[in-house]
Amino acid sequence: MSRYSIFSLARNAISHHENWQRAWRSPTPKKRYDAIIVGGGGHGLASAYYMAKEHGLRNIAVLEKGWIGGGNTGRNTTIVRSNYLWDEAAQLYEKSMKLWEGLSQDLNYNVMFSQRGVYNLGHTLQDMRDIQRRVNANRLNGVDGEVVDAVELSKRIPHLNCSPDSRYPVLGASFQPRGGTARHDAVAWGFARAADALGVDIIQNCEVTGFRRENGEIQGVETSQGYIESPKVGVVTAGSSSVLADLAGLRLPIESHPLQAFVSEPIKPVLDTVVMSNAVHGYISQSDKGDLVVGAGIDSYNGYGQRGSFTTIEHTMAAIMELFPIFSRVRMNRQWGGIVDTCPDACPIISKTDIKGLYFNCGWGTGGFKATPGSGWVLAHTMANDQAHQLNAAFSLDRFISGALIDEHGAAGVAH
Ligand code: FAD
Ligand code: PYC
Repeated sequence: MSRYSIFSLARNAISHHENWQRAWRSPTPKKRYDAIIVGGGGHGLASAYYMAKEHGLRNIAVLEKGWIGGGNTGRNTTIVRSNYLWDEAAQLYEKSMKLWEGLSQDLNYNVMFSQRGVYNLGHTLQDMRDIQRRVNANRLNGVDGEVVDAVELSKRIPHLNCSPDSRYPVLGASFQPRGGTARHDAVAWGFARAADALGVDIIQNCEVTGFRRENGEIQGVETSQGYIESPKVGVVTAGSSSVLADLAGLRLPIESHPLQAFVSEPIKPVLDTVVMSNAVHGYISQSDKGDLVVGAGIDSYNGYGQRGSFTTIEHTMAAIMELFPIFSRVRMNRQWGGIVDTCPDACPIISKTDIKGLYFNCGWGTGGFKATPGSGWVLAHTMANDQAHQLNAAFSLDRFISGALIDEHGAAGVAH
């Protein structure tokens, strides 16, 4: 450590955090912007960042009803992978994976992207056939993947219960080596800081309460801080997408469900990868701090409460005990829920709407964190050019009329 960094550390340690440079400004909203993003989660912030960086739009605002990253971005289990079955989805998520791989450098902010690999377990012969098919499809799309059998798995993950006597014996897994985790709030902060540096106004405590339109074109948004005019509005409000659509007079094919997660007390490093199982409904990784980060399947009812039910908690704990009996005496520290908006085909909507200048990016369900940079990148293109990029053309609202659905229930993970 250099002398400069030692002095700077010491100065900051005794400074009571005074005179720290703000990571982003806290501006008063202007009367008009060239583009507005509603929702200051990772996807909304990434959209604004890439619109400014890639398309030269600088007069942009992100309007967030609470605090940035306070929605699903700050509530998720941070699993990143791109091993989806169908070409359209694999290409979209792989674009995101490539952006993740350079993100800390691009944002000049450490988002702690850790490519520790992701295993999706198979528990039946049919699971293993599906895994084989998906891994083959992944490779054809340039997405890394391999099929691992139970003998090899028990060498790689010694604490995983691969006993043939368990309720759902583990027969093998797909493995994506480039998959892993990232630090969720750092992702929001990194995008916010970089977008702010390009002139984007990030306005917190600013709820969008209505949309103004004239002759089929968007004019602006009503907010808790007054009316703001803009010819382009992107709605990126995971969990509340149907509510916002309703305000605009639109209907989305979306259901909103609670999805829960948990962290344990910190323990010594014992799990250096990510393990997911659709059959027992649980997924687990260990954070750099040592906590076990555990996630559930969705609570089956619709709702907007960020909590979830006891049944799901019990079910998830049973799943983790079955996979990792060694964790039976680890205590859980915290539990919380987020609201995920799920589409009938377990794929997102990144689309223009019938209202000119109004765009929706939603329906990522239980799996949108991994897509944060890619989702922002394609929405930025779509809004800047008023035309979908080829990577998101298939994810338009039209598919629910044409029937060209992209059924990713198999790869969406435990939760759908
Ligand atoms: P959010 O971060 O939810 O941002 C939307 C924002 O819109 C919120 O901040 C909200 O306050 C704001 N908003 C809402 N209404 C208004 C309004 N009227 N005006 C202004 N602002 C408004 N995905 C993965 O890929 N891997 C995982 O491991 C994973 N695990 C998950 C675990 C849990 C428990 C949950 C809940 C989700 C998980 N997901 C996971 C899904 C992932 O979190 C989401 O798909 C993703 O974070 C959505 O990002 P976002 O930026 O669109 O949404
Ligand atoms: O989509 O990989 C995923 C995921 C993991 C946990 C929740 N979603």
